[in-house]
Amino acid sequence: MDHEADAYRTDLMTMTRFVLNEQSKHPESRGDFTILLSHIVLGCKFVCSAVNKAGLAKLIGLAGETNVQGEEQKKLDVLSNEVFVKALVSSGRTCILVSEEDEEAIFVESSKHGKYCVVFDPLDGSSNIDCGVSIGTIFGIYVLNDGKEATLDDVLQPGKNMLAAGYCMYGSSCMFVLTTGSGVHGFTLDPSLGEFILTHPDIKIPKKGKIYSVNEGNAKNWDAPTAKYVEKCKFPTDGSSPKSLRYVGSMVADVHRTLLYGGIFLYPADKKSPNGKLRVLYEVFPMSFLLEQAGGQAFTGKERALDLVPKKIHERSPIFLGSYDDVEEIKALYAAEEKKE
Ligand code: AFP
Repeated sequence: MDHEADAYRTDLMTMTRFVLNEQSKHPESRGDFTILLSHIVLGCKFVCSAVNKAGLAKLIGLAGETNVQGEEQKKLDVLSNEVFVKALVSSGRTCILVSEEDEEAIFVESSKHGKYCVVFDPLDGSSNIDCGVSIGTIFGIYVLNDGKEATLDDVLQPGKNMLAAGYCMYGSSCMFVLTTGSGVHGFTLDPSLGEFILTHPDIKIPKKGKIYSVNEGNAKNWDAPTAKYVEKCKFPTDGSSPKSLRYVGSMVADVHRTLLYGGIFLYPADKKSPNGKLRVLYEVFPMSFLLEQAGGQAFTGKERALDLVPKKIHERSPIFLGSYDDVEEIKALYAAEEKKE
């Protein structure tokens, strides 16, 4: 009998227990982060349940539609945003919220004020909702210095200053992947318990992968290094096998696969979108933080992604992230291009 495996089945490490264990390593900690995280987890459980029954509950479709009772139907991403904003504000631990769904940052009223700034995309990959393909929530957390009045500058910080980041993937199972700066840990929702259980401790991305992930429909507008890199994936000149292409079109799903199987995810700049498509604060930074913590790399085409300093809350950036060696290759192609100029 495999006693170690059995221990995993009977000694359940819930996310709350895991975070409390981590908290106990910091005697000065008052449990604020644990409380904040439990509110994020609540939002994810709600969205997971809503996504699972989206077709049945008629959550699919456009906001502004009415159901047979004449009640207004909310599109799933609008609903998810409302749930997260309310959960985060009611935690009493946040001061600024930046959501993909809201043009302006939300400054939390003083009676519910806390020290954390949360940037998030409540439902990323929304074009995949209506066909039941995996989608997810992405978040990053910054912390204010003690006693400081919150301003927008507190979220316009480089990603390397994030305290924690993670995502929840609503897929064939619901998985929550978290980093607080000491490794990456994956938890799977046990729907019968309503608890996220640690199933993937200390995730490490393979040093090199066999998969590349990109929207090749944009190829005609790519710059030379991206085009060269993808060509090398398909027609390697070093005797290795060509890489496989996988692309879901939901960043959470594509990054999750990259994290577990290795390889590279690219959303490059192109002639039509010189800054790429993905948003710095709540897509690029959290995923880059996770990938670095798992032993991979994240690069913008110019610099380490986590060194970027955003000037606007909804700023975009090109991104190449994944296995260490695969990202090294694209970095070398950009460096060679720069030398030519
Ligand atoms: P949607 O939320 O509009 O579906 O966009 C999803 C996303 O922001 C990200 O999750 C994907 O990686 C990326 O866009 C896909 O973009 P393309 O459809 O241009 O490939």
